[in-house]
Amino acid sequence: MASHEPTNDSSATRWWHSAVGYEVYLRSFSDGDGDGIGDLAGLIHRLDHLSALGVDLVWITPFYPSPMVDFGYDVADYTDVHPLYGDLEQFDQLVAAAHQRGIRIVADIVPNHSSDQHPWFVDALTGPDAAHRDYYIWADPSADGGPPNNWVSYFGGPAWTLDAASGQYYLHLFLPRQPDINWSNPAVLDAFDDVLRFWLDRGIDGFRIDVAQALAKDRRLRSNPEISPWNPNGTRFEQWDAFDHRFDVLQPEGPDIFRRWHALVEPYDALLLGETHVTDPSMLAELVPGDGLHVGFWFDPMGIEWSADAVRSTLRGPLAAMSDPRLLGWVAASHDDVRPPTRFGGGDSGRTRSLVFSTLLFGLPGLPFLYQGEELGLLEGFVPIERRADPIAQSRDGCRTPMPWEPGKNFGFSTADRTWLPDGGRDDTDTASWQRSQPDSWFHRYRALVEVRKTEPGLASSDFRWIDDLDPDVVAYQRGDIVVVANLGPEPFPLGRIELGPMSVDFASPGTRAATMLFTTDATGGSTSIDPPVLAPDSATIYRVDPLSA
Ligand code: TEU
Repeated sequence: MASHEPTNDSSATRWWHSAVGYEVYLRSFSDGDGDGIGDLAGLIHRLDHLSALGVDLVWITPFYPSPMVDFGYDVADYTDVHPLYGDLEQFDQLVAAAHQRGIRIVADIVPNHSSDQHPWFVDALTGPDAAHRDYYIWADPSADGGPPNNWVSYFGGPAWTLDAASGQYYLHLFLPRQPDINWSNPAVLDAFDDVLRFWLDRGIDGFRIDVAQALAKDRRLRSNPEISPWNPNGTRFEQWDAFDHRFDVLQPEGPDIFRRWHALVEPYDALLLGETHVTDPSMLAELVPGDGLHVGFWFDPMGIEWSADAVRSTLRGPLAAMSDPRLLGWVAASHDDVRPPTRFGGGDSGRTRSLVFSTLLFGLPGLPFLYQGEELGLLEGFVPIERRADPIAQSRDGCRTPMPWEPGKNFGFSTADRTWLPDGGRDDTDTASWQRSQPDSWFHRYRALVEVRKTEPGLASSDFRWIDDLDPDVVAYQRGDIVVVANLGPEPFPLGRIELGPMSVDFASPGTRAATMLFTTDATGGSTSIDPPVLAPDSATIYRVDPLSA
């Protein structure tokens, strides 16, 4: 893809500053070879859907050789393609086909841990003198013979597994079959430099970095302070939250790894996008200071309730904390979390709320993302217990059911008789083809939102301010000449006079200063377009105010 002049000037405009991202969960996107599992050929076949939606950056979940214990997040070879998904040649075809459409491809890299089948770990297991022993994190048992410290896995249970042959434990912040890699070993840094270069030289446009908060660990492997008694039978979240994670994640050496990667990827003009799971905006600011990761995801929105206060605080916190708001990646959905229309109450009401939330995200500085199916308003898929595939107890299968493409067998996802996960209980109106034929479908509303984001010069402006005090149920902000207003309350909200920095706009007397409605979540325009405008409950509107200068 034609690249801009690479630069180290942190204030410069980079291609991702005006981009809209899209996550493809490859196994469930589109099956090209009829084995019931999504693959690269299927993705190539569906690129036109992504062009029609207007996204310009596609992050693809891991496609590497893997025993698939965690569906590819357990990598056995960082520089090849799993035969289930295709081969390197098809990968090259994908990059070329995407670039032809002006879409950039971002690969998911999983550096915190490998599969236990990775040749490094297979070698490490042969004993303490193995060449790759120090590629992983080993420790002797504690005095009582148990694990070396009290760290727990993100998936629940202790983060240590005993290797009986050597009498040492190895660390795994995820499954026992996902041993953590030792990032304090310089050989590991060199090895991953080669991995990054391998894909960059094949034309990749960036990397989404899995578990970016956790690569560096405390060198002394100190136990974490316990906040509340650890209950090994609690949910994985309860177990994790029992500790103050002072020593296992967010170590001060972490950003140095990404500074090194930053220098490596800059000549390629490639993006480093961190999966940065943190609980506090200040932690995100430390992990993404600007000279390492280019963008870090803020995941707090995945857990909020539907209220103006919750929405306000999840958006305002990170914007206030980051040294540059363009370092923020905005997501409402992912392959790990319950789909937002379901979280926000289900049905069309939940779908509407999800679009209202996305509308707020899409006007903000930072890089907004959609997760496959979000543009179709998909609810969480239903997966009967006997069809569950996720290895962890709080199953993530419901957000991973296959994309519904068109009415008919498997909703067009696959020609196989049995797909790896069931269809989730979709109907014809959920499908991409049906929605593309209906002008007021969810697809067309998301498409319109993407278009506004990409085409309105005001939404590239660094001039951003919150508009406070309109109403406790209303969340609003101004960016350049754009005003975004969302009503999250149960009552209609009539728009009146709004102070915009030194200027003001009075929606109640349009004659005084004109405002053009660019987008509304209300498909019909209905209550949002009457004069004077009234924001319906659970709706959001984007206006351009003209002119803003005196
Ligand atoms: O997820 C990392 C991670 O921290 C999440 O599991 C997190 O605990 C959860 O989303 C909180 O809701 C990444 C991948 O996205 C996930 O699919 C993998 O299973 C995991 O890493 C291990 O590689």
